[in-house]
Amino acid sequence: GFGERKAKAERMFSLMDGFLKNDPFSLQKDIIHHVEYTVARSRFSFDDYEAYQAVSHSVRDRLIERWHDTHIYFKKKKSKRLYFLSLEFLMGRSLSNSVINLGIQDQYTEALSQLGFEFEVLAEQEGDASLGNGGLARFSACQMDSLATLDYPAWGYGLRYEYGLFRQIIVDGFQHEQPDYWLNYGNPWEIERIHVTYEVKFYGTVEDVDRNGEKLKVWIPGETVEAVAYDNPIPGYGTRNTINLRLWAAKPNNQFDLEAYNTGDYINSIVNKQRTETISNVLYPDDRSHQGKEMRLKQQYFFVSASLQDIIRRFKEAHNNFDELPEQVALHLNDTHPSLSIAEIMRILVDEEHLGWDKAWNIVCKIFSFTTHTVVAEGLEKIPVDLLGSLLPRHLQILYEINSNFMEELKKRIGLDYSRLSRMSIVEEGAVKSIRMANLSIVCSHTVNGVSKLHSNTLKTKTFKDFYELWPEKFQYTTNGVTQRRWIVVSNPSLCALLSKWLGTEAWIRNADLLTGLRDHVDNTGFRQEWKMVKRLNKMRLAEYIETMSGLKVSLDAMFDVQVKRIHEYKRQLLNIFGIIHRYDCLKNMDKNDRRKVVPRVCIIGGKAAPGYEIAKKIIKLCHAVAEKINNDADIGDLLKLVFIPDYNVSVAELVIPGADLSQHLSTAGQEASGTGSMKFLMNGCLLLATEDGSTVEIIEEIGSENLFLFGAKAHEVSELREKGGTLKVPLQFARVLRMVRDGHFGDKDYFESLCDTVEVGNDLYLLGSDFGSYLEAQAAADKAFVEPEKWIKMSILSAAGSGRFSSDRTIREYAERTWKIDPCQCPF
Ligand code: GL2
Repeated sequence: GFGERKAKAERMFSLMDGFLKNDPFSLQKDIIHHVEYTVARSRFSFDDYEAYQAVSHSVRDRLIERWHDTHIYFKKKKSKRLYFLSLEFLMGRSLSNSVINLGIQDQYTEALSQLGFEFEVLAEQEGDASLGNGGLARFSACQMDSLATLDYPAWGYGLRYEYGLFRQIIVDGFQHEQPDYWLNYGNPWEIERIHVTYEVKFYGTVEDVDRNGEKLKVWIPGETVEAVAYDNPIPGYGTRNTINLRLWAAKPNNQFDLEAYNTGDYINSIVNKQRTETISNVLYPDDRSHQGKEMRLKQQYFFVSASLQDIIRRFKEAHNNFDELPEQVALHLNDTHPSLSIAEIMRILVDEEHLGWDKAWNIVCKIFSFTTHTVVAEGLEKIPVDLLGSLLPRHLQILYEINSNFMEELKKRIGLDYSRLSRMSIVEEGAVKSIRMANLSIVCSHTVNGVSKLHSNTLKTKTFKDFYELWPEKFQYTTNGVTQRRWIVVSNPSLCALLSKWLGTEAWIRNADLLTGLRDHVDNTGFRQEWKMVKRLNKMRLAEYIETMSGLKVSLDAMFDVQVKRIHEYKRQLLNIFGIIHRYDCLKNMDKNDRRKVVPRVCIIGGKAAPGYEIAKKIIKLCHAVAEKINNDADIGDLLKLVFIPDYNVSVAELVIPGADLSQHLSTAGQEASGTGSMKFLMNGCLLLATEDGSTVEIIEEIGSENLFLFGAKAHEVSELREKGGTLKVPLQFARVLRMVRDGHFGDKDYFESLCDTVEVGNDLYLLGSDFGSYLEAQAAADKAFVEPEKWIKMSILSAAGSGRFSSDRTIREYAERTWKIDPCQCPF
């Protein structure tokens, strides 16, 4: 009985000697314990990496205590839970973040220094967990941090890829991809749950079975794979709550293929089994389109099926029917990648739980919410029916049934408007008959979220216009955010100290709105002086990194001008490079006196190109070719430098962002759904040079257009300009820069030809030519502001002061209250 279990638990707990203690001496004992028993190195010799491992294991122990308590408490409180389903999480490193959120950084620093180690040096030993591509994936990670910090009863679910996002290395200016086998050196941050496993089935056939007069569909699968859970504790800041990110790995299942064994084909049958493990092997490196790849579909279903089995099992532990599912469970679709969940939960409720279609459908429509992270209709996911039908035959039937019911309902609402009906159908008839995952997600979700105000308007008026007219109440927007714990406290400790000092409190770490308090000090010379010092220090860190990485020495007096993000034509890194060529060209044609007035710049560009994206790869090569020329031109010296930072990832971002004076966000207006990089720069007091796109529109509302450098066509003008296409006027400077590249000024003339073609008049989809003039003006305005340091610092302070709205805490609170309808549930200390 209960009494007995409790007595046993108490006995166990007394053996534990209470919870772990966090004074420096106890930490030292635990670290040394892990050196001896976990890392198994001799007490007398362990290197920095081994010390990092031991330290991480001691932190992990502390995480586990809180993580256990949190889940026991959630269970006891029977609170409604959010399940955040995402195929990508870009977590980066965990050590610093964990000790900061646990509130024991000082104790660790002291404990380690007494052992002869420096905490920062050990933290540098950690590799990134890069289980995602770009903004979408890092946003998921920021949301997990906020969910934990704000005490929401939430779980994250994803895939444990053995190879994360590829490592980018540059050879001769060309991008090469190398596998990121991040688990090679062990991963202290995950907990392998060998007993938490589910079978996931694929292929096979569906049979109609008559069971006592009831007609049933029975799926007879052709392949079974086992999903094993790996749990990653996510600690909140300033709370005991530590939530779980559960990632699934594929393992061959135990049922032997007896036939193969008996016929003596032992080796081949093992090889076949191993193939099943490959499902969770590798993250797809394209950050936008995942069209029609079988393995990708397998990954999606594998993750969805394991997660839902887990969620339903947990629900059934406390309930004996499904009526309360919508009051207990919120399922969030992070983009369409997990949208097979809809078919899977219908299959579970109808085929396995025998709920009846209508009853199941009513429940399902109340539990899903959906966020879409893309703008262009071409970027929306479609799955060929043939592929889906062979891999998941029963799910295809379910999707057809959902669609035919939807079409019936729609006809009643809008009549026989066939073109509209066919646009809205979940099934696309065409050369390749496909399932439209976005339509499916919209039909089955109670809420469809955009990621910024502008994006949401585009969804309503263009991308999903038909659906908006049908269900206006479903459409919302929740502007993205980033966590100030990672993007200030972890990555910019000197700014963190300065903020707490002048705001007189550390409360901004949990409430970023307090950053507006900086406005009170903007005219204080002492404050400004310290602000300047912090920026200088961070520039120094970045300059050192640049030097070790590339051998290039850069001047700290120069403006550090940064553009870091995935390489995409719409993000217009090419506009930046053309601007740099123009600047170089001007410098070359200037006399000595004029040159003295020029603001020296260090231009920094970083980002990965999808391996199959030719034009993006050419942009990287051009960047290197231009850098080669400029950096070796003795005539130019410190006036202009161009650096490409290879392998841009979370930990590189932590170094680059605090060290930037200016950051560039150049997407053609209307193309960037949100953009979250700009928010990180803003928090760190970097000035933005940007188009009025995505989140920038809302940043302007917070800091005022006078505190950033805006340029370019606005979203509503873009389509008009595109229509004018070939007749657009392009400034002479643009034509001249293009000519220089075409003429081989930077070598590799032939190689760059197709790149140049993409921005030629009539072809220039992203409007580089027509925005170039206004881009140069914005750049000139930035130069002008930079030579008035007091003005620049003021703009910098006001940028950070207005960044509070872009905390993911605000994002999560909005989602929790409006979309998920979940309440905080704080585990007592
Ligand atoms: C993205 C959008 O492109 C980006 O603008 C947005 O900030 C993030 C997060 O909402 O999502 N969509 C997408 O597919 N990737 C993004 O970064 N990769």
